[in-house]
Amino acid sequence: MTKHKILAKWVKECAELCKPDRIVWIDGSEAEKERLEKEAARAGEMIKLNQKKLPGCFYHRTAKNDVARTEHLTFICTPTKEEAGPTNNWMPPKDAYKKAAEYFKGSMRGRTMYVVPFSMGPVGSPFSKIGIELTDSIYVVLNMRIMTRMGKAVLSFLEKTNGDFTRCLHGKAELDINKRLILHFPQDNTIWSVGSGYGGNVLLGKKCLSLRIGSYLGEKEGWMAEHMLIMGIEDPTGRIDYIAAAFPSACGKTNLAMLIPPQGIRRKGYRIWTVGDDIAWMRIDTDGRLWAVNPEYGLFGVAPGTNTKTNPNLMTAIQKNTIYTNVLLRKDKTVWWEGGDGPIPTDGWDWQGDKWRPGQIDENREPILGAHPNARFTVPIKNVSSITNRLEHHHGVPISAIIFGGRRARLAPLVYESFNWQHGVFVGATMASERTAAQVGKIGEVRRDPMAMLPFCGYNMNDYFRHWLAMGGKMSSPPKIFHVNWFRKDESGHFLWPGFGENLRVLEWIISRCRNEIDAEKTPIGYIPHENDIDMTGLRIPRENMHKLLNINEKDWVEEADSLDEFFASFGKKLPKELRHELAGLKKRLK
Ligand code: OXD
Ligand code: MN
Repeated sequence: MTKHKILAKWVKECAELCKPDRIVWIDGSEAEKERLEKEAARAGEMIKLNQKKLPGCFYHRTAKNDVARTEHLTFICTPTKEEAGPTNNWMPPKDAYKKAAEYFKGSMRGRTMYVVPFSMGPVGSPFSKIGIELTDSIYVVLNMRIMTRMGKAVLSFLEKTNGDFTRCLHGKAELDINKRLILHFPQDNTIWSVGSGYGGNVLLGKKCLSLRIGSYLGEKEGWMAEHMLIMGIEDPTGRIDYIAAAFPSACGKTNLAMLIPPQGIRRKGYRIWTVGDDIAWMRIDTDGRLWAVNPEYGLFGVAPGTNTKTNPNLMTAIQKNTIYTNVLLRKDKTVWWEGGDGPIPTDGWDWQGDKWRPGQIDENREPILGAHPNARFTVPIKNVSSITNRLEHHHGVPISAIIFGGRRARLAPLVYESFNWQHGVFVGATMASERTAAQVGKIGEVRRDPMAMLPFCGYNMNDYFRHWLAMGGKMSSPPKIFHVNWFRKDESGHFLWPGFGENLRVLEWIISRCRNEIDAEKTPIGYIPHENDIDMTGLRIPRENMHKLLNINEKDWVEEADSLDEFFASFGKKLPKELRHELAGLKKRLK
């Protein structure tokens, strides 16, 4: 129980609605963890993996229809539709509470309701926000234990300060997609999630609190909640520059955040420090610079495609104390996924729990996958050997550069720098990615995803753009804003840039620009590197590739600028005039 009267009352109300048999307050202790793991294993909710090979690791399968975030069932429930804006699903709060209450009603009979106090950000930091998640899923409790700072210390802090907290109610209910809702009530500081067991829908500290509610609070309180990785690049003199970068899904945020310096430039002695791989909370500090913390405490990464080549740091990190979800389970209770390490196993159980052998095909003659393409692992961030020593620092790290990026086969150059903050906001607001085979829809089709926040902005995106613009004016030294594209292809469809660790070569240029150490070439879209300013030592790609990678095809850019008229029109009259002004400027420069 708790001395915090508002919290006690809210827990009681939720229990009256959901009718659990028991209420358990989570303290975050090791003994409690072991108890819950045993209970989950007994109930079949989790499987204990081979403890010799994967100590502390567990396995979980979600329901078959519950394997990814369900954006069409995710709502921003503000009093008016206008507050949710043109890009969000909206439901009036009264209707939303009523509809979800029907699904929650009595749904925890025979189950336990766990009360999980958690902090996004170091407990007590000026950045941090406290949430309480009520859930009937042990899987959620154990994941929250990895993804957040949680337990007794958080509750004590909340009681001591008698502070506010985000009310997060989660129930599996029937795990029925037709009775699933992910609801955000920004004005009530409340999140309700019902009918799902998939991480992105149910680990409510992550997308729901840290991005949707966080972005709303950020605008009110003068800070920023962004879908960005944070990493530090230490040069041989020991100076560290931190960058924050936003990319849509499937563009390699997690891999970039913990890259290993490539062989060719290893002699330069750079070291990479991982601060976060998904979310950045950023504030202006007394020095007039933008400082960032990663509010999370773990990584919820995509397994398929992760291997010792694409991300050696991560492969080492996930060998212990990791929860695997929807990957292939081998006979020896180890795990595997498509695009993972080692030979393809000869058999096992697939993510749906069926016996699996390589080469099997389904009724549509498609291969049956061992792991779901969105199979995940949840791993403590401290397992990553490149973890920053400033994780618990209350003021975070100072950001030198903000980087936006997307997957563009021909348009965007490898890297360019915006002319100034306002132009950089335009670059972020218009960023886009081409669909890959992993997404439903026409391959190559361009999907615009402003600041990679389209599914995560908890209020009107026009006001979000306005907030970005205003933040620039409040900083005496704002970060420089860049755009990168690791995915440019040549005429025959081959990638021009090797990516992965080699991306450090581009980051090196970005940092030199931030330090005003080198000049650059001015083009209609921004500043690009002089060809020789990207260090290509030891990189065995034709020199002319750099020329192609930095080429700006004005005809393509004119088309791009024209397509932005339609995109901007979709935001209506509230779109900040500064963005229209930037578009007009781009068109003029292209003429
Ligand atoms: C995402 C994630 O969906 O980080 O963006 O899981
Ligand atoms: Mn993400």
